[in-house]
Amino acid sequence: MVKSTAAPKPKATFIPASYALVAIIASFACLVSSVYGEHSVCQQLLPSPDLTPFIDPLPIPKTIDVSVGKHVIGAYKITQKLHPDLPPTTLYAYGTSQETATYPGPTLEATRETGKKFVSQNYTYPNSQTSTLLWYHDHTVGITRNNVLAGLAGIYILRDPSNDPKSLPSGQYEIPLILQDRQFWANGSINFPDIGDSPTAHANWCPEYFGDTLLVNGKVWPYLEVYPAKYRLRLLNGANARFFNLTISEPSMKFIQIGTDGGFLPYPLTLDYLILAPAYRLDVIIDFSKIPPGSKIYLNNSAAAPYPSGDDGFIPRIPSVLEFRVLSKSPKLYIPHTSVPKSFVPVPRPRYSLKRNLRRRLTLTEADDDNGPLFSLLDNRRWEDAVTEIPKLGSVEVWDLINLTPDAHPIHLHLIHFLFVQQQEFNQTLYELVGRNGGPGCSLEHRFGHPESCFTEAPRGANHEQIGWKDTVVVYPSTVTRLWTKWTNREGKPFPFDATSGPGYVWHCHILDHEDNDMMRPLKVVN
Ligand SMILES: *[C@@H]1O[C@H](CO)[C@@H](O)[C@H](O)[C@H]1NC(C)=O
Ligand SMILES: *[C@@H]1O[C@H](CO)[C@@H](O)[C@H](O)[C@H]1NC(C)=O
Ligand SMILES: *[C@@H]1O[C@H](CO)[C@@H](O)[C@H](O)[C@H]1NC(C)=O
Ligand SMILES: *[C@@H]1O[C@H](CO)[C@@H](O)[C@H](O)[C@H]1NC(C)=O
Ligand SMILES: CC(=O)N[C@H]1CO[C@H](CO)[C@@H](O)[C@@H]1O
Ligand SMILES: [Cu+2]
Repeated sequence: MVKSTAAPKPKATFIPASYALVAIIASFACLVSSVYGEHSVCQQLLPSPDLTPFIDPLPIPKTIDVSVGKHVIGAYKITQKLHPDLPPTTLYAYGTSQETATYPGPTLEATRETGKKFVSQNYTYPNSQTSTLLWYHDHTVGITRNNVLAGLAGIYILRDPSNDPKSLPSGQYEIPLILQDRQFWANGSINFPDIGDSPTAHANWCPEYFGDTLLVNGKVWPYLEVYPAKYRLRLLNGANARFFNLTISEPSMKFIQIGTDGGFLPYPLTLDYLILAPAYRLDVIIDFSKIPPGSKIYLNNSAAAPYPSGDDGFIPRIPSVLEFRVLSKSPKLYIPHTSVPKSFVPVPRPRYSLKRNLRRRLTLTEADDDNGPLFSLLDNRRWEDAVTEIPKLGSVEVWDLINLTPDAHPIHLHLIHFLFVQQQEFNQTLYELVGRNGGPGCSLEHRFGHPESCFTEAPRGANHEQIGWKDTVVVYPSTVTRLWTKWTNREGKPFPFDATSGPGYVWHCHILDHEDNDMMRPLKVVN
């Protein structure tokens, strides 16, 4: 059962303050809803109350500059209005105090630090990596899905004034958009299932949480007033399990994607739709300058849940996200001239040799009961099992992720940015037939075209959402996705800290419900 617990105790930490760092303390049990009278069944939740969209303006989380000094951020139990027609919702929220804690948490913003030495202790963020949009959220083993759903997430913007293009929209023309779905009871509480999809096998396990109501920056279907100008949208999918396929209702408008998880793309991409998987970040320009004042433009979504197949469509889609209201430009308003550069930072070609570099072949699997999934695994191992991914500091490893489940999984590696190399679909039915030696009915080791090969196509390049330096990448069903990983910083230089010390790192699926049970594995870097 999901039990309510006492509010977490915010703790203070004291850390020497000669460099940029942030301490985030979040280690407590979950609170989403305490369900005693009314039960709530996995993926069959009662519909949320009808909430009229586009009533509230889009909130912009307060920014805290964490470039210098020490900052202590706690997690607090709060209530917050998420829609005028919804009673206040009890949440957990990040903030510097009980009074200032908000859902989502404050935006932490830092300037890239170059070359200074620092001591690693507590949670220390050296801010030495390439500028990009990051986020921070609770990561407690086993209950991340509950804690993030309860509100413990915020964005973290890292800037690099010496390298970031100056011509991009900024200030009020740069807008963070945190997308999250939730299901609500009439009393405003978040509706989280307390009865799983296979209650005979497990009392309350639910393999993915999907809500029927969309929140952006903590408000249900808000609107944003925009001037006829270019805007830079910093998008984060902070949902537990929902993917988005975002489109703009005005066909003449395009998305110009300039960045991804790992910062700027090599060059801008002009797109009709954006795939935003859980934990993906996208840096996108949209241009309202030719849109007549008074127009209403919608950011819509067409992705099925679960993604990509929708599993017979029994989980509701969420077709709209945000309304833009185009204002007229008053004669007094000065709109700075902004433009999108033709290119940004080149991304290297992933170089490797299957003879010289270590190749890991890692499966993504799902264990099913008669009624539904019981848990999912990486390489058929549990979280508690001994560490098997032990890259050598400085080495290049090729990771082949073999997805044997019907879902797309956004796989996230801690510590490094990596590059997508290729993906290749295979015939899973044939793979799962018993072959001559009692093994699979075909082989993933034979090239496409070989009589014993499982592959149904030649290796294929990245979808537009897999291009550039990534920390999370979608591995599609019945597909082998190859990643190039190098266990140094992006410039090939040593990390500015000892990555081999301490308990190590993790890699996991960023569908939070998968991560909790049990698609997460330890990762240890060694000398
Ligand atoms: C809200 O309603 C649900 C469903 O009846 C109930 O389980 C929950 O305890 C209520 N929340 C509060 C804060 O009263
Ligand atoms: C995203 O949505 C657009 C418009 O509905 C559609 O054309 C496109 O195929 C979708 N892409 C994916 C990968 O689902
Ligand atoms: C986009 O969202 C708006 C607002 O909800 C809706 O009126 C419109 O029909 C949607 N468009 C599509 C193509 O779904
Ligand atoms: C996959 O293999 C099965 C079993 O051999 C076969 O029936 C099916 O046609 C194959 N599908 C594709 C798309 O090749
Ligand atoms: C939990 C922990 O490691 N706390 C340490 C954080 O850093 C301060 C200052 O160096 C130490 O005194 C704490 O022990
Ligand atoms: Cu997953």
